[in-house]
Amino acid sequence: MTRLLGILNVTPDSFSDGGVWGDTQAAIDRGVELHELGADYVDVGGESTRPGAEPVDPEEERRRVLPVVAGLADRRVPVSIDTMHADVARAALDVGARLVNDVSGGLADSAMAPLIASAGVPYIAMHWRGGADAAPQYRDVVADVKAELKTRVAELLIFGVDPAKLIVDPGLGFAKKNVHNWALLGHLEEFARLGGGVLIGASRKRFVGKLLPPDAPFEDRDAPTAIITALAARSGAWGVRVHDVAASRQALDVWERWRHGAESTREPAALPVGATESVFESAT
Ligand code: PMM
Repeated sequence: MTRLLGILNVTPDSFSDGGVWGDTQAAIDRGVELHELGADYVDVGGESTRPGAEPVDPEEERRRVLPVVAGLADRRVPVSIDTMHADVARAALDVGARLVNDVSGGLADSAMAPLIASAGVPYIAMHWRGGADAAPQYRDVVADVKAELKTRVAELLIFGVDPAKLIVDPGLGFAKKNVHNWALLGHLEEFARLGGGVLIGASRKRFVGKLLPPDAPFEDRDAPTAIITALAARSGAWGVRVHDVAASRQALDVWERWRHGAESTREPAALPVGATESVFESAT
């Protein structure tokens, strides 16, 4: 079944949740809530990747995320750490994170690939062209992104990263125009074959907002996001990264019933807090 990563940005400047969860205890409580709503992982990030955002010093990033990761791990909530920095990833793994989500796919920090190889944890490698402000120029966006991810995967494997634990991500909204994002979504199946599965992060992104009136609030992007979740699941996605976990959980439950009938589906949020599920047992 497609996994849900619930977004928990602990940044003062996150573009879509306004940094509401900046306070440590509030962030931990919110992470527990995301898990109870059906997030298989709570994806904790301390550096905003929105266009124009200031890079964050890894020391400051660690200060933001570690207490939250540790607090969630204490509550037995599975945590993924969203970082480009190997030091931050290592420290987060040390206090209980179980997965590393890297929007640079290892390109931002040469220490990341060896760390992932030695830690043996699942790793999400996103397609990246040097940040959210990089040029969105492609000859054929599907072929180009696929080729660049394939190169990335090959380089990661040389370091000893386990191919079965390597999830690729086409990087929606990162150096991508509106048309590019939809073209990538329309060819999602092709990306799953590059590694152990494919994850997408469409939630509340600008291209989703373009479906709505220009002044619509961010929350209005949650309904189209949940529909994308259902379609991604139908395309065999390993996972989706979303803000509104409850809506995407429902989308996945609908898809499971559609596919298997009512009897064979797990009940919503049936995984109790702290339950562990092998992340890769049904990667395909
Ligand atoms: N997008 C953002 C942050 N992290 N991680 C992955 N794997 N894929 C994404 O598309 C992705 C990500 C930016 O979105 P946010 O600021 O709403 O968290």
